[in-house]
Amino acid sequence: MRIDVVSIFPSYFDGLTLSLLGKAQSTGILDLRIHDLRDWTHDRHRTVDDTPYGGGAGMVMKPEPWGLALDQLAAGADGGPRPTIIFPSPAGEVFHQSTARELADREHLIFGCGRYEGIDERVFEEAAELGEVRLISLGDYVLNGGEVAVMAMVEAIGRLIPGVVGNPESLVEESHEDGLLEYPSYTKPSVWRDREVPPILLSGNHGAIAAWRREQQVERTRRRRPDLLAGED
Ligand code: 6GU
Repeated sequence: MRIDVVSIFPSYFDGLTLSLLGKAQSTGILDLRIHDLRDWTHDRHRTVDDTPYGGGAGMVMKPEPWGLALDQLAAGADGGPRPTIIFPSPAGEVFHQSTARELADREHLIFGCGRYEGIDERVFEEAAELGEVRLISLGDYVLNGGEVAVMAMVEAIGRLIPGVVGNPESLVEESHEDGLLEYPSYTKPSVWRDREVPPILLSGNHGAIAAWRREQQVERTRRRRPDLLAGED
């Protein structure tokens, strides 16, 4: 999978070279390219923003650098796939595990990180000529820009690419994969500061352990995230 990220703060993404996603890049499973939007400016000050038409607070990102960046990055090899172009935005659809799964199947993702009061609206129209455009939010709160949101999305998507997570079974038993929160985990020692590991986990009875873990999942979900169970029996 190829992922391009365009930002005025490319060094935010240095962390994505660490750990599992870093390994996926060195083995060639993931082709992640971070770009500085200012590389597509042509003035001495490498300007990316300007005042809003109609007045109002703050600055708006100018369309020209974005247009050039998207033209270049979306132009795949002849007959290459149309990219999915994602703009992180608190005004977008909310990102879920199902969104990550859907996007992990795409061949080419482009993330455009806005800052300030946003990007000139015509950029979204232009992007729609080049690929499928999605505005996606992490949740109902406001960040200063899209960078942190894109890091979260790239990590959630990247780890679903086959081969990125060594043991594919560890993907199945996680929170949100089956609509429930994950069950509690324990390791040695079996007693720590007078706190015992639930005895059933030491019983060797795999059927009973599976049933107990399921109960724990349902109980935790009911307590912490009743919204996930709404409409379920
Ligand atoms: Cl995707 N961007 C910004 N700026 N703020 C957010 C967000 C995204 N998701 C939640 N808050």
